Amino acid sequence: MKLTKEQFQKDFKDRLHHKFSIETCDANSVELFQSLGSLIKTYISGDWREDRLEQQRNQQKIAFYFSIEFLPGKMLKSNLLNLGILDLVRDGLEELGLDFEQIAEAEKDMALGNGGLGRLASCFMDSLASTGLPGFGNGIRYKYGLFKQEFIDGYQVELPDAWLTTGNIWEVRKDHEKVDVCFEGHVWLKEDKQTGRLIPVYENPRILRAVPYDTAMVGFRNEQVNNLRLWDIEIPESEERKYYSINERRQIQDITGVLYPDDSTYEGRRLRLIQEYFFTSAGLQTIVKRFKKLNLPIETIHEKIAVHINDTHPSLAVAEFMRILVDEEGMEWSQAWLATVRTMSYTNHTIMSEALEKWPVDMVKQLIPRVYQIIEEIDHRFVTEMSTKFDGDLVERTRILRDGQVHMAHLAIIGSHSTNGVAKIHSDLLKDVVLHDFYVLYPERFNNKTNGIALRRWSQISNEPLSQVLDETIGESWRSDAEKIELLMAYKDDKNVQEKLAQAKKLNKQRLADYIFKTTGVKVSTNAIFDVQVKRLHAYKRQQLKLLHIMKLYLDLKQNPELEIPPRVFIFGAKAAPSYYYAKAVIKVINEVANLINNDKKIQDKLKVVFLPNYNVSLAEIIVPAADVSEQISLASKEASGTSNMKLMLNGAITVATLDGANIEIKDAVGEENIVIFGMDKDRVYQYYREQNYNAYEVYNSDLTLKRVLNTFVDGTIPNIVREGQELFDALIKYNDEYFTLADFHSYIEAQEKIDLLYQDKAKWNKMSLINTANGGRFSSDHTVKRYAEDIWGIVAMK
Ligand code: GFP
Repeated sequence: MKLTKEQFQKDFKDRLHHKFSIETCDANSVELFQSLGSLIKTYISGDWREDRLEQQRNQQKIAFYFSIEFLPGKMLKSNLLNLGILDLVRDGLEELGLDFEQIAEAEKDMALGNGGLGRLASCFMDSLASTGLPGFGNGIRYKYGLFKQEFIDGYQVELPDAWLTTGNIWEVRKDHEKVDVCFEGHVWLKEDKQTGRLIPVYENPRILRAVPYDTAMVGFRNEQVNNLRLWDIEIPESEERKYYSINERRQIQDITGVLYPDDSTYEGRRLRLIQEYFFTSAGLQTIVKRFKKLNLPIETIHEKIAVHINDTHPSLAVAEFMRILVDEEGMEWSQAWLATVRTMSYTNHTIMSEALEKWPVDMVKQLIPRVYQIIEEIDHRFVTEMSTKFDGDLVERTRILRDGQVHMAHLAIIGSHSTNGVAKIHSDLLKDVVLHDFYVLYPERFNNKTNGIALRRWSQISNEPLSQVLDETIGESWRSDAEKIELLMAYKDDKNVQEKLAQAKKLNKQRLADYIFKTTGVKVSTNAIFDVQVKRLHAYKRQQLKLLHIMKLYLDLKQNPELEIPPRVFIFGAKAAPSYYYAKAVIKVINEVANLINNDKKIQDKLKVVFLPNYNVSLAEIIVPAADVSEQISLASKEASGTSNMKLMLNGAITVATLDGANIEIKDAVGEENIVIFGMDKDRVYQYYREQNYNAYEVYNSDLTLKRVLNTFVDGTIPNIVREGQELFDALIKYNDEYFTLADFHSYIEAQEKIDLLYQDKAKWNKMSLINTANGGRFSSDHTVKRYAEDIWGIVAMK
């Protein structure tokens, strides 16, 4: 956008006066941030409005991305960067005597997600706008983010993340677009005398109001502004009398209270289902309304609208869309079904069965009776049609209603034209194993779309020192075209460039070291290897394997304090789901290991362990640029893709990886000599599954080193972990090590010894690091969304 510094300064001061009636010198950083944010929103609003009108005028096909999670993090810098005024605003504010970084810091992370799933959704939002593609996010405006993690005595404590206390400057409430969503009651079908059609009649439904809050998704210097719509819940005036007590009203408000209500109770599960239907129904209702404004025949709706089901949570979209088309728009069933399948598409994000949701039939029937009737009809027609073509067992295994449950992934696959995985190996596993039955039914629907990351955030915003070196070395074209980073390959043997990159890394390490000291009091040296594992805490991601490595080094050093190893700082960032007790035990053990090692003088600072609390996007922006080593150590076949692996390699970290998820594509991109691969591959893992002959106890018992290391969990070496240490030990021994941690132990230790050697050869390390950065461009989510746009959604760029 065109703006002079002087104009900006004037606008900013005016905004502060209007909003708070104060002078810059009196304002605190929250007030300054809010004034700045609201000004930026005004700058954006013209394009935002114009783009919406243009989409309408051109009858542009739009992709609606339905996701229960969005994890944008902070938006100020990203908006400024994309508008092309980041430097101008920074300078302008500093000239006014204000500290830009401090103002930016005042923004609360929008943390409406858990991990990779939500972050991917936000990367896609950024990339859709930045590639000029008409995309529209649809989710829930949770009053509280995931949770604020603190450690007390090493235990994870979950505090509410009240991100809305000072308001959300970026959102706009769109009152005129509110819709009602219907739950409960009874539904029966009455024949319409004139048309002979069956019309649903609702008795005693509970009607709730969905109110949208829109946030602008600003494209990178292309004047494209898309929309992220998050729904909040209210009680419609007509229903007010039904809720006399504050408690009853509060229960309704709580529907959009938190992401992932505890699903260990029936009530918690029911609440999740309400959330899922609530935002799906609200989103689809407005989409159909919007389509109708185009005055086109309803059966062509798929030509103007694509609906994407991100993971199974919004799968009810299939049945809800059918309800709207059949009940409200009067379409024939078969015509409506055709339009639905052509409109919908689905991404699977995991092969873990726990994440392929199933809901008890009775719950669905009671909560959304009309939608349940429609699901029954879809299921019935599916069985009838498929039974003429396929073997009865296969049909039985793939139907939506089985064993008294509604299988959400089945609904999503049957009701859509595309099912994709998120990395090559994962998409193959879907076809060959996990969803093989469906692949037999619909081979043409299956495809791969390897994940990507919003490169601008993970380089230009979070890693300015690296960005400067890139500018100086290869020019600035990489800033708008990620793949141009590959130009850096021409300098792979240039010692001068390597050295500059190493200096940039050092600055980032210093920034992280300062942060670590500030938050934990632990002093770390930037000469040490910064070894990073940041991701959701889960047994398959194998934080426990990292722990075994740390304990082995600790024991080695205790035995031989003179042992020459390059010093290492192990840095963890992870949240454990509140009811996932094993994951919480891992956190406690890591924290106690940190206490033990960081305070043991004999270790002479050769090892440090830091678990940084409250891992979120903003913290990732500090950790990722500083990493030397990226830990991607899931059991092969289990990590669908991973995206921290991409961010870390782009930032020059060397990956220690199993052949899992997108690690394989990273290996192909950088070459085998620039990544350190270890452990079993997926075929070996599946061989164990077939032969059922994995015996963790035998592995443990026949290996003295491993035994010695593992025993530290239960023999008192690590203080204060009696219960948790036992829990980890039992998971590995008593319950036979579900994720083959012990089987990969030695290979992992060897990989780490290789890292030690490589790190000591500075020239070699720096070259490897450069090659990783140079090949990071191909993991840009700009590229990924273009593939979705062409192959799945059929949308074209506006700009
Ligand atoms: C999940 C999968 C990851 C995948 C992301 C995005 O992330 O492998 O990269 O979804 O597709 F596990 P988490 O929610 O587990 O972090």
